[in-house]
Amino acid sequence: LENNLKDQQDPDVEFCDDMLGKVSRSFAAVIRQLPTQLGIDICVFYLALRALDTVEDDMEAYKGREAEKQEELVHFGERRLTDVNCSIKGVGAADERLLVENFGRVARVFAKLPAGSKEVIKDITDKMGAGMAEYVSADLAQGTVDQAAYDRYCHMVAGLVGEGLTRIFVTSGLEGSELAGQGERTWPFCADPKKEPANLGLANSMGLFLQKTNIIRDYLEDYVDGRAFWPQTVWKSYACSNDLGEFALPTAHGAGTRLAVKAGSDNLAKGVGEQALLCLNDLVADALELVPDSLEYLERVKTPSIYRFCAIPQVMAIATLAECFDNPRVFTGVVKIRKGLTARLIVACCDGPDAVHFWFRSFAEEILSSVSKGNCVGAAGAIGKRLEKACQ
Ligand code: PS7
Ligand code: MN
Ligand code: MN
Ligand code: MN
Ligand code: MN
Ligand code: MN
Repeated sequence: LENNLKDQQDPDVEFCDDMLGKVSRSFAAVIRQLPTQLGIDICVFYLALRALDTVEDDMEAYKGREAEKQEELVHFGERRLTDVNCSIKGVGAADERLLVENFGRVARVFAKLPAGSKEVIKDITDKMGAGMAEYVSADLAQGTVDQAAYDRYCHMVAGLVGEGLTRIFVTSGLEGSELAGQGERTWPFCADPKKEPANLGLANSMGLFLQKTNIIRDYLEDYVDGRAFWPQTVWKSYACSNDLGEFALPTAHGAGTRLAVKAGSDNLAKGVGEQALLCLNDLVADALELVPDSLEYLERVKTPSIYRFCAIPQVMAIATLAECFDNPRVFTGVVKIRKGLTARLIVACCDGPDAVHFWFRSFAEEILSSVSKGNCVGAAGAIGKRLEKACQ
């Protein structure tokens, strides 16, 4: 994949391209291969949201000053994105700290973007900031309250990104307005069904699929950080205590639970209980239910570089889900897809829709065969049925 953001002469654009490479492992390449102007717009969009997320994620800088954090999130678009001298000090770590300290340079590029993109980036930054602020006061130590709170959080931090990206593709003239859809379906987050194209619902699902996969994979990291997202109504139906952390404990389940000893898992993972895996597989089924929307969205994308930008993260997500499915290592460490597979998946997305469908099918079948052979936890019950349905 090429980098169309390189050698743009403008030192602030160069700064944005450098920062993008530093703060994003997964999005830098797919953003850089876009046509130059669209790539700059989406690079700025990415960095604005990355900066907002740096504020959201910092649990130290705002300790005991949660109201200030909410204030920063809610007014980020108004006060930071439009301030060409902006510098936020003492927030975040490493490269993200550098990004917010020099955020004025992003604001300078933002100021020069096409009006259509500016309006969308500002609007989504405002909405996401307000959404994140809602969850600052929520105690997330034990996850989100229920399925609705889980879906709403994912909408705020990822569904909105999908909506914004779609609107930018359309205003840039590279995609037609049918990508945003016109009133074909209603969905829960539509503020005004008469004004909002209802099929932004598909774009919302694209974001939700990435975010739910991230939340499933990051179980341990998020739990340890004291900001968990697994919905309580789901995990409490499997746990035997009121602590989400019990899934990570080797001895949490005594009599009556079969230890899930999987070939190739490390010693620690051998102690992960069956209940933990039931819960995991339940959430994987929930995430997989977004796949039909995701495929429908991808079918509507016409521009090859935008197709690659959209498809690569989705294919990586279903690969990650297949890897996490029924995998005790989710509870003891970080599950990653192998380097070689990652490279093959990127090549497939460059080949086009047929290769992308092949891989979606291949990961779905991998899960399905495990269910039908009965060699995953929950195969015979309701979870097995949901997985079968989602994988058809
Ligand atoms: C503007 C490309 C393509 C229709 C920073 C891309 C964090 C999963 O756990 O970094 O913080 O490390 O692994 C991206 C839909 C958003 C949703 C959201 C903005 C796809 C701030 C990605 C990315 C819509 C809130 C990064 C949602 O994961 O997370 C641009 C279509 C940022 C997309 C966050 C998560 C993204 C995320 P972590 P990651
Ligand atoms: Mn990340
Ligand atoms: Mn965050
Ligand atoms: Mn984050
Ligand atoms: Mn995460
Ligand atoms: Mn993270």
